[in-house]
Amino acid sequence: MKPLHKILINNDTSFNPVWIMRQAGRYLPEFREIRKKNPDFINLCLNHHLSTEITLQPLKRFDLDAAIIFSDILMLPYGLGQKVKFEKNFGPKLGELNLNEIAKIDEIDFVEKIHRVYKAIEKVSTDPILKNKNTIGFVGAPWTLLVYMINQQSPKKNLKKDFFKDEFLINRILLIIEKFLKIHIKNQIDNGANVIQIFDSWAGLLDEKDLPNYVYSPTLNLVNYVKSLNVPVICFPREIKNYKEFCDIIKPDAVSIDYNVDPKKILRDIKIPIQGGLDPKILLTDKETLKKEASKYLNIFKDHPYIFNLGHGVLPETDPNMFDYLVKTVKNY
Ligand code: 1CP
Repeated sequence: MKPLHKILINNDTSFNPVWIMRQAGRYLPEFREIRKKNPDFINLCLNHHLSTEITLQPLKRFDLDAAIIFSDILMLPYGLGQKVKFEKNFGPKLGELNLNEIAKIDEIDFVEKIHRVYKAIEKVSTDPILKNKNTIGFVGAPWTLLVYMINQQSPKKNLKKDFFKDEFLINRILLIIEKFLKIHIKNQIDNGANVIQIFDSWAGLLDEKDLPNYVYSPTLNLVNYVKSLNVPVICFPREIKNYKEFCDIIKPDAVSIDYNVDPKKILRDIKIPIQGGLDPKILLTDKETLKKEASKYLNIFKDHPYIFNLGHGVLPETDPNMFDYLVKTVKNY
């Protein structure tokens, strides 16, 4: 059985597998080298030779238990025909959202536009380096994708004041997102993904009263869909105020926690396997602090099924030696 499956399916507490969000990315010089020659990020994700190579880069350096495919949650709006660009020092910029155009897209159009993501998954999952490791496929949660598609940029800068104005549009788009997310998930699994992670990076933006409509209901549909395909699913409802309620309703195979979550409290509240938590900024300190802080999570979760990870993606300014030290700390625990 593969390492993440031991935790997610068997609820094993005897060891802690480790992978890191954004483990393939800008903190690695070998990634920056490829990125420099490929200024168009979407094209890079769609180049299955390069995206496979990038996905495997961190596994060649570090003793990680899983590969996460080098792609992006915004490949979904791209596949639906919305313009998506990544601008340096700005982040994603999306084109106008046209409901009539998007409503016309069918499964064949969608898969044709992004099928090379699936080709990369196939290449990665059959690489000998993955023999005793998991291949993680992923999607953005419906709410987080809705945010980018309507807001047309990161809500970090600002969420449009009239975001919720057109309720008809929002509800139609949500249904379309959900339909194509299922197609996207199915294709990832058919090509070798054996764990699915659902990133709800902007779950924390919503008022409690809006969670059932925008987070709970569409996420539950997706989680049940992944379960029906016999693949375990991890949810990351970042900065949601009530992780316990989320888990009670959604029942994913594991929940990934952000760095504001009190690990002792969540241990009392939640029975399902837990993943992550450590603040990525700790990797910018020194080895002693890193060991102390990583051990804190390992100690707290020593009798609970726990996958080691961070509370959000690894920062671009991280020293790969510190990353290596972290992985070794977990492995030697
Ligand atoms: O070189 C660059 O400038 C590209 C930076 C980059 C990378 C490495 C982006 C742009 N996306 C990715 C890859 C990526 N994105 C992966 C696969 C690699 C891995 O994890 O090892 C994954 C899983 C994602 C998921 C993703 N994309 C999320 C969810 C996780 C999170 O960070 O909260 C989100 C919100 C995105 C959107 C996105 N794509 C890229 C950026 C900079 C962003 C965030 C923009 C914002 O803050 O709103």
